[in-house]
Amino acid sequence: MKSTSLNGFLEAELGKPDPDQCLFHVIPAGFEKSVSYGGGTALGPQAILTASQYLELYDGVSVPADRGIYTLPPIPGDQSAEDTLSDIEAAVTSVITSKKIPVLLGGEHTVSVGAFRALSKLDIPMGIVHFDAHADLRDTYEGSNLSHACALHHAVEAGFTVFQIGVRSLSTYDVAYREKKSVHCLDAWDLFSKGIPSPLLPSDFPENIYITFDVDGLDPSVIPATGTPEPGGLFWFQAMDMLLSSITGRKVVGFDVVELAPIPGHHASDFAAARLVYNIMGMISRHSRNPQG
Ligand SMILES: [Mn+2]
Repeated sequence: MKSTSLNGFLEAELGKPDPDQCLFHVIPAGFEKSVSYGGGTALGPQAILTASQYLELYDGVSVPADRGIYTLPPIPGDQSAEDTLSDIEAAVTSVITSKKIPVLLGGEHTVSVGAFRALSKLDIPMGIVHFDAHADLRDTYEGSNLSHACALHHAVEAGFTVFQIGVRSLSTYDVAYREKKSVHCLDAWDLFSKGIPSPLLPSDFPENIYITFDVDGLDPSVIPATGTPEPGGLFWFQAMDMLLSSITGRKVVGFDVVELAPIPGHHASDFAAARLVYNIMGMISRHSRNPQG
């Protein structure tokens, strides 16, 4: 039986590696302030790290861990939203500056805003591939613009090209804002009725991408442990297929997996989220245009 108190991604297999030798730098960020329905996402990062101890190194095709996986100390979750986002922005900037790939683990979707701020400083065309049940495009929600329901608003306002996948819950504000800003979308109903288009992303989509993956984009039968579950979501291999299409031939500047809210005694969701993180690492290792790490 492997210890469940290990704090590094796959630490049971990899030990504590030298960060300079690691392509993937995992940033745990269990921030949870604006959750509007079920809570518990503060515990998401540790649940993913614990579940990762049970992954096989071989992902079915290759050994993504060969590229090195280093886990940073967690971003403190008990401070203000602004202080948390500043810490996340600094951590993501530091990882990108050292030519590594940040892997942000939430926490509520607001944590992605810290990453978006770091990305905007790069001042290059950036595509955001956004998996989610929700459009998250509001300018404010419950009195705050740092709500999980506003996460992607920040990305659009930063000038990034956003492509939303799997959405099936929108406010009227989201709908109008999408239209006004020409946000790309492939909603869950369109996926169901027409299948996955090929190519998935528009031909002029930026070469540099950041993937933000809210686990509620998946169907609740795949990951029930999330605060605002919606029926009719993506199934596992649909998600893998579209991740692969997004990553292939592009440079992945970073990615996040957010909104896991672990349910005590139910570890299937935690493990699925850990598997999702590791599979994305594998796809980046094999199919992206990222330099060798
Ligand atoms: Mn969501």
